[in-house]
Amino acid sequence: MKNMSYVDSVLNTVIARNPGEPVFHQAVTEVLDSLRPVVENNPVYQQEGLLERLVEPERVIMFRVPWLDRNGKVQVNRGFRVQYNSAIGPYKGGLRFRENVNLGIIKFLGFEQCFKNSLTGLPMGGGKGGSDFDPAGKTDHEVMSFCQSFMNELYKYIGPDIDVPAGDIGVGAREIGYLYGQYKKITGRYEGVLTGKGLTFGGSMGRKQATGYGLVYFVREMLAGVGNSLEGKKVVISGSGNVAIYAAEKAMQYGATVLAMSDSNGAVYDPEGIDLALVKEIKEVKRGRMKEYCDVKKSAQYMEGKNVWSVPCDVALPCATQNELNEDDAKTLLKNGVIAVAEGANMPSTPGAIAAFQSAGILYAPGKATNAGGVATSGLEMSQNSLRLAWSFEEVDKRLEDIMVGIYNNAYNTAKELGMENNFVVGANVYGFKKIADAMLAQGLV
Ligand code: NDP
Ligand code: 2IT
Repeated sequence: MKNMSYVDSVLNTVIARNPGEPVFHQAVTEVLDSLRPVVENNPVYQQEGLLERLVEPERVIMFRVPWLDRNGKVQVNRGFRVQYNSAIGPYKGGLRFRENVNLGIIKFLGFEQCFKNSLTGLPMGGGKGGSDFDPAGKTDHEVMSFCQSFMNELYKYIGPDIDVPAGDIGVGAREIGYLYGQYKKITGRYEGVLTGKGLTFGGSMGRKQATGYGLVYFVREMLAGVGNSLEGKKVVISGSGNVAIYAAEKAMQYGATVLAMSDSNGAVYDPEGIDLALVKEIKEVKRGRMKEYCDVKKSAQYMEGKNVWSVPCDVALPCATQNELNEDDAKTLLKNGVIAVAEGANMPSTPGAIAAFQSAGILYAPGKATNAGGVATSGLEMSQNSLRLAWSFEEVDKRLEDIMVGIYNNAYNTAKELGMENNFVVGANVYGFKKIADAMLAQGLV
């Protein structure tokens, strides 16, 4: 015990202090493990309790959310906002509405968000929030009633220079609209307090597409780095939500064929290539299930209760949720010849899966680098709101593309300097960490 390293002692504290939060332990372990080469050899990063402060959220807010369902019955959910780190800017990060949401999930997402936001190069700290409320199967009025009650408490803690929430799983344009309306009603202020707003009330062009498009810009760079491209590639994407749909759209624009997509009930394999207009109609317009795809498209096969990883592909893009791709799935993908895996979701690959990809030597890039285009474009929405301007789609998309190329280069170069070329886990974590750490040290013990 006497010779325990600084990183190990902080990890032990995190595990002891946060019982029953395995995904939070997983996220912190992945980051701290990859910081070893810079922290253990550099006394600067061992001073002032830096890592102890980095892993502890600045503030955790939990609150009751009572609302009336369609039968006039009272429902009570639990709301969360974790304001993780404000060293480099106001807290920024999404809200997740899903039945399984708990404090450990929000803390893991908030922790990841700090590094991701740092990687974008924009002045945004990290935060995350949400509720164990699930919009699926609810009426619009139920969702509105819930969102209004959620905001009745959340408004006290947010603001354009304090904390700026956005969407995540279960929170899209509809939910952001209701949340924004209630914030304005309570405070009387018309300001950039949320991102992902509708285009008629301060939203940014391109925000809807940003996470998926950004992911594919990163993949393009990663493949170009080894002299390859997306042209003619077979791509498999999990999920069929906001991130998955726009990742598919951009991959197709680059000449790839998307063979499979999924939702939490099952996967669809279409050997003719996924018909994205049909997926959009089912998921964005009807709020339906992927199973319905096969009612229309007879070439497609529905795999009830299965994920997409058994479908042979060149590029795999997990875009649904945490730990959705395990070691067995990774081995299946490798056996089928996958050359690149890039994460649209947050922490979708289990540690065993990541180890399998890395030891096979294929290209693997973690969510905090590859899905940063969403929050980056949220940052651009904040800029436009402050400027009281609205940029064109082309202007926003070009800035997004530049930011993603920058993230790729910074992660690549950082890993290379550490002698770990193409290790994007180390590259992203170390690059994201340094900016936050330097700001925290400069600002003293706060
Ligand atoms: P959506 O709610 O739009 O879509 C989520 C998709 O994932 C749906 O297809 C959903 O299926 C599926 N899914 C959700 N939970 C599970 C689960 N437990 N098991 C299997 N499938 C599941 O969310 P987003 O597309 O916005 O988010 C997807 C991922 O991307 C999340 O990890 C999120 O944190 C991450 N992300 C999102 C960003 C954004 O800008 N929106 C930015 C960066 C990361 P079903 O329809 O059955 O619910
Ligand atoms: O995980 C994420 O980066 C998001 N859900 C987007 C956050 C944001 O503030 O746009």
